[in-house]
Amino acid sequence: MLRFVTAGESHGQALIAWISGLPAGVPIDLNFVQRELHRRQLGYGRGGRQKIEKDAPDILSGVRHGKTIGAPIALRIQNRDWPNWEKALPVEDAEGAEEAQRPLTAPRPGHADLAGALKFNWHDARYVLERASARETAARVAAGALAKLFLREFGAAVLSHTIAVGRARLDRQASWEEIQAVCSDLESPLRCVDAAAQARMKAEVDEMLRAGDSVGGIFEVVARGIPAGLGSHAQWDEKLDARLARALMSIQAVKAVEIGSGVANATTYGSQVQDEIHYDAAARRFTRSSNRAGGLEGGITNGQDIVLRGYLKPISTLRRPLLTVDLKSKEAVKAAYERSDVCVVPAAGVIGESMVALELSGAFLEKFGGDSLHETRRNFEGYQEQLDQF
Ligand code: EPS
Repeated sequence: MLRFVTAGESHGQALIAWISGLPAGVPIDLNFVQRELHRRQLGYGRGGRQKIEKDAPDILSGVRHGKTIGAPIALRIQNRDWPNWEKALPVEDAEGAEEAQRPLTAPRPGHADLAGALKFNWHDARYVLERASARETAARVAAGALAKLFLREFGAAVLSHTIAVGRARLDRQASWEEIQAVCSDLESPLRCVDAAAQARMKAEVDEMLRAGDSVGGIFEVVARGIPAGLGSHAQWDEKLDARLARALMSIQAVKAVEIGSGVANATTYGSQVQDEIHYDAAARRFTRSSNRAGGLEGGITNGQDIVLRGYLKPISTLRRPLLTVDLKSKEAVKAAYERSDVCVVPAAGVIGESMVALELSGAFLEKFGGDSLHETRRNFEGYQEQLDQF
């Protein structure tokens, strides 16, 4: 079973990812992991923090001589901002530590601040926001990079691009090649495949920068090369569409998830929504002329591209803060502001890729199993043969 969890706080020493269940023998390319971490840090509308951080993976266990060994992988990403917070957030309580603390008593509407403070009985939301912060997603992207390297062994890839920023929207289909290009272009400001749409998106960010506001948007994740038959219709919690939706929904600020053209499908008719089935005799495969289902039917992959969208609300830290109530005095005050991102849609796409790659790798290993990559491959090839003979 593939499992992964993260640890670490936004301004603590480091972020940690722990990933267990990858078979032995998966080649681990550290440059690739590094590049994935870098991609997450980019994007027009990021705040000052990304000028401080330079995320790099430090693998502590589970990988030897460039390959997984079938043991749990522990991975650390240093927080370069930590020296600025060491006195405020020491591990051991020390004389005067209370004065050095940087309490946050004016919870930001929309952030985990108030709900977390109530839950843990803090009158300072600092510990809550430290863990709720999207800084945590660096660890997810590191784990996701390992999942991508696993999927790569079977010819599958997971990419993403930006569909909308605020009111600016990409109003056409993007081809796989265009999405590939946007994923390898580290200069692309908003990771949108269309120059005109991207210019409109940039203008949205600029407007919000001027206004001291923030802006959300939509990213799309596409996985290609995933075989038919992952996930199951048999039980509610085995349905892969539901599992993928959960994986994307767990990303900070994601408030809705769409599979294929699920949102538009709800307001049209059955004959306009389903993807008719054809057969390619030469390739001995069933084919479709459309993919409105986003590659999932009955909670099972159908061999088409997996297409998912994450809808992000505008982030809740605002330079022009909203009204809130002080946790201690109960007086009406303005919400806390230190520094913040204005738009995180391009970064969220990269995080979405990671979550999808992890969930698909899990489903892949449930179907094909294997303690070594060799064994997984043998099982996978046996299934490919079965599909050929179907
Ligand atoms: C975040 C607040 C900002 C973001 C952070 C997420 O951090 P800071 O308060 O240190 O300026 O930059 O995201 C990251 C650090 C990151 O690497 O993505 C929040 O409150 O969620």
